[in-house]
Amino acid sequence: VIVVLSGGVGAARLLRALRTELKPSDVTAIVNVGDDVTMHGLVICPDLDTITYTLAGLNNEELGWGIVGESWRVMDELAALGGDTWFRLGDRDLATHLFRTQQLHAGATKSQVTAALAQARGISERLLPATDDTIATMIATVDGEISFQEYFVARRHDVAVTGVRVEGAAQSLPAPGVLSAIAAAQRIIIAPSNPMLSIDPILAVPGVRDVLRARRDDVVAVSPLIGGHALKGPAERIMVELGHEATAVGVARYYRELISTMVIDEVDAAVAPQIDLLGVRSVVTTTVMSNPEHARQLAKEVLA
Ligand code: FO1
Repeated sequence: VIVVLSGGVGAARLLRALRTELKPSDVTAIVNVGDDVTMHGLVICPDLDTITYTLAGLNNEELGWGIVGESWRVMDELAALGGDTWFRLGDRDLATHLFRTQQLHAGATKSQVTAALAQARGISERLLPATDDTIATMIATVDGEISFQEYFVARRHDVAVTGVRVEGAAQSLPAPGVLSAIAAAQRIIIAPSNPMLSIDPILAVPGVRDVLRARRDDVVAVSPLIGGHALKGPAERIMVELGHEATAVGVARYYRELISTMVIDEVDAAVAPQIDLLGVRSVVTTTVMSNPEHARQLAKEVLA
């Protein structure tokens, strides 16, 4: 089994790409839940949903989140009532949040609901939330501390960040199967997700970092930065603001105690020797997954 530590879009694309090389049932994704938020009483898990929709072929490529062919009648009606609509929940997407929230209220765990949603969508990969407990990535900014979605959506990640913490992580337990999946995996891949916003909240769950460190020889990260830029989101800006070098080398340095190999993009080939000097073996390939052939190429490299 191959384990993939996963954030949102980048991870979802990598998981989809792995299908060209592996049986879906041989893949376990351990997914960030620090972005999870309760809106209108509904529990929303953006990264789990982005992965589920992408693997089900339902993702909205235009938005980068939510379901394809979405309509917004509920949001329009809510706006007319003067309700909160800054976090937009499409009509189709709402069904997921209704289903999840109802099941959670009935006593199911987040892992159980995730498995039920994956099965309902015909997905054979195993999707595990990092924890079944409630954790929340909190962003310290020059304007004070705000929740992840306030930072990401309401503020459009356009405010200087001074720190990140994961509320509730220290008291959380890894979801069933998380530690054993990492311990037993043939290989562990850190997806091209935001190291500080998407991967750190997984590592903050007690036990995860230690078990990963013990598997360092089998851990491969895919750089989320290509030529110093993220394809989506604020990874580059956050790394700079938190005092790191916003390059593939900076990412390798950030992960060095956990990974033995890092896959970097062809445009970063010149910095490969600097990564090797950190004690991390670099592998150069195309990492953009912009077409099926490139995606397959990346999948081959992370498994090679
Ligand atoms: N991102 C936005 O930029 N605006 C939104 O209104 C928005 C709503 C939304 C609803 C459900 C969902 O699963 C994701 C949603 N996202 C939205 C994306 C999401 O907040 C972020 O992309 C991820 O949390 C980052 O990993």
